[in-house]
Amino acid sequence: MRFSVFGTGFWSNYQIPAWQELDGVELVAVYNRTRSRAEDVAARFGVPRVFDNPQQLLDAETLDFVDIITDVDTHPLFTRMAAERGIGVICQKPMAPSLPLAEEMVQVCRTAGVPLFIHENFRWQAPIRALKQALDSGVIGQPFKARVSFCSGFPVFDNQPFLAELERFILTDIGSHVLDVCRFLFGEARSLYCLTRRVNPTIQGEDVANVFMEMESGLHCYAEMSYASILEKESFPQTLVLVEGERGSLHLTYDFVLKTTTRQGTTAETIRPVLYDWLDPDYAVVHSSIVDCNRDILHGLRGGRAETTGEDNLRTVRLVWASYQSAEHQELVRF
Ligand code: 89V
Repeated sequence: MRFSVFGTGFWSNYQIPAWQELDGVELVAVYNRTRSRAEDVAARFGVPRVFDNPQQLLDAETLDFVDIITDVDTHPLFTRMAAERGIGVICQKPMAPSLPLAEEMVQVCRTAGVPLFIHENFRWQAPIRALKQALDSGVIGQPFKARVSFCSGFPVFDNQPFLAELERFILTDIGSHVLDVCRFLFGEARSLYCLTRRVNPTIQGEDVANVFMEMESGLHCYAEMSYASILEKESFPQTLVLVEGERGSLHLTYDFVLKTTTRQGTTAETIRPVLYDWLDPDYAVVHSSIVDCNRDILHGLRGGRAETTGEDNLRTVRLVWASYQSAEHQELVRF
């Protein structure tokens, strides 16, 4: 399948080599508004053509899909441009700058009859998949409560300075991932309450969010996220999860250790991510999951069933915006 990458910023340095791990795909052109950055990336990864005008790229190339890795504000526009030409779309999270725009993206692709996938990779992290498998095995019985944590003091703004400028930060950036992991593990939410705050005075948006959900299964799910946490052990970029069930508990803890506790005792296994030579060790478990996420999306593009479709991700986007609504009005949001 022939494809093009739109956006050659920080994330493209991992997204592109992750594609190169898979057979049957060919990156034929990259677009970036600043041409020199696109040229650098194209040279590094052997991409034959470079454009600084997206229309010209779409006119010149025959593509099966585009992979949009630009800032969130341009996602709806580039999605529409590709969809109107009958080209499939993959887009980074968060899908769009607002819920109505995300809904519009899904509608635009549906009307055009092209597939839309959101690159939601956290649920593809090897330790999270192992946790899901353990849950589904029934070893802890029916789960009744869970804590999903992403709390860090990592200087995330060094590599991604635009994050400091976002008026709505942690719920859109990490919340998109963490709330999607909650859905992946525990299903849909019935209601939600959220509190947010900003601790770091040098950024625009909130850097702490605590979301409390009742899931349709009845499970109580506490999703906590913070970029202001100075803790004994820094865990970036790991998502740590504790699930309690009627017969025991599962604890995905530091350094990819999954502990299973029942009345018979505790066992532990370590589920390490594949350490590709192109990944940044500071982001290992996240970068590694890009390959598995891309593989699943490719399966979807070939007509199979993929997990992170636009329609599916809309449910995650709804949780993000319901969290802001709850925090703003100090109200419980029911779905
Ligand atoms: O995947 C992401 O959303 C990145 C990072 C891992 C730093 O949170 O922004």
